[in-house]
Amino acid sequence: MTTELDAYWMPFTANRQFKKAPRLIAKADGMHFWTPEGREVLDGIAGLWCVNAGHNRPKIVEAIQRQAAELDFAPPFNMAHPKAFELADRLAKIAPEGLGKVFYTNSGSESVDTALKMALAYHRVRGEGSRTRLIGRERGYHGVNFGGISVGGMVANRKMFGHLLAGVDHIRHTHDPARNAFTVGQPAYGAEAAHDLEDVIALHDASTIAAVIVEPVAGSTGVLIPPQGYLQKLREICDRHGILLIFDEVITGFGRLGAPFAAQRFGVTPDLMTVAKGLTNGCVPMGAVFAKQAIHDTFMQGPEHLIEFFHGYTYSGHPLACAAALGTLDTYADDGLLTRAAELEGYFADALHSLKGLPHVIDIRNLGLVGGVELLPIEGQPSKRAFDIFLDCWERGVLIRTTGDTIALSPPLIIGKRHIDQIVGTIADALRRAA
Ligand code: PXG
Ligand code: PLP
Repeated sequence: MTTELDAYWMPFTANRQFKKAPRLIAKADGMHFWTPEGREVLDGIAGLWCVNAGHNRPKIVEAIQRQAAELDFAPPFNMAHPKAFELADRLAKIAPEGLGKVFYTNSGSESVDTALKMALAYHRVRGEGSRTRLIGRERGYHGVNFGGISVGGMVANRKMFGHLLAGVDHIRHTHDPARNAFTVGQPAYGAEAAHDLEDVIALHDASTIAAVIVEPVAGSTGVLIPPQGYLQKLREICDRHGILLIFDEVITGFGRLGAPFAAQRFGVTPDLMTVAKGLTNGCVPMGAVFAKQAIHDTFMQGPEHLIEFFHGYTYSGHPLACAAALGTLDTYADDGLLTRAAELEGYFADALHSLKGLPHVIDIRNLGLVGGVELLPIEGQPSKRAFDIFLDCWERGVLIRTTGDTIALSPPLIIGKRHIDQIVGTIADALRRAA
């Protein structure tokens, strides 16, 4: 059957199922979406973990409109436009200590591949070209480009695509429901999982390892909160062995955990940090890699007329994206959004953990304004139970996200208490109906 829905091959979607019963979104404002028929839906996931300031914010909309009329495009290689510098300067001011250099990309996936290339090139430039291995983590998500899926740990995202990057290894994930189920905030048990890195180093030798990449809080694979002390241990081990630590803050960046970046919330500073999503409030595609000054400076040698880092995208630092990001930073500052999640964390946690005891709920996890509610899978039909809850909530006016059998919540940071109640209440009703 050919319909007007036919040509679009949708990303990360069950295409045939979707096209039989499409879920379309036509408009958005503040905390809400509207369907083409005008039905209001509360956004429980900030679009896709990205619309941190809520939808249709005037300063962002106006910045994009003005920019489009003034300068549509400027070549980013050998040339630049003023807002690219202004934005990098503003970003450096809110960045974790020392991460003062900003390299632009167009997505989280590109940020990850950029950071991995920076790490490899950095070691080579400073004369340790044997450091070529990259270490990721089980259940990590680092986007969908070849570097990102190589260090990533989602089987479905990897298995179809051949051998991926050579020389990658993984440490184990930190999810330990037997000891940590229903923990409020950071779990007490499991920091020792960081010692896996020591084992990987013992196997390969530190002289072969360039970098370790982890999400401070794993988002896409079900909201896995780092055990207390875990990230500190990773940092110590990396320092001891001259290995770069990369934090992938594509989800955790820009206020999600109650500080501008997770690095600040946890008091652990990486060497490289990847961001996207909340950088422009999701309005124009953009990502970035933050690098330590010393890493950047290492590249700045040799003849001055030569390119120092052979990497970049046609749309790196695109004028519309820079304008959107500047409008976004203004909006975050106006509304105090980079720390607002800290104020709401307690209320959000209480609401979320009130779901304990409802049918099939086997774990609840939270930090900042991120929440995960894990459900017992239906035997032989993994991910169906959670997807049915997703469909029910959508019908009743709340957009949630599911990954496997975990419900993931990451609402816009402008959320009010009544919205939290509505999201959690709608999920609770859906769980009871599905029992
Ligand atoms: N790193 C992390 C930690 C991410 O969460 C990416 C990289 C890739 O970003 P781009 O912009 O290339 O998509 C992400 C993206 C979900 C979901 O439902 C999460 C993401 C993307 C799509 C779906 O959990 N995160
Ligand atoms: N493929 C071709 C043929 C190109 O010319 C370019 C860029 O010039 C690319 C891919 C990469 O595109 P982008 O810079 O948008 O990532």
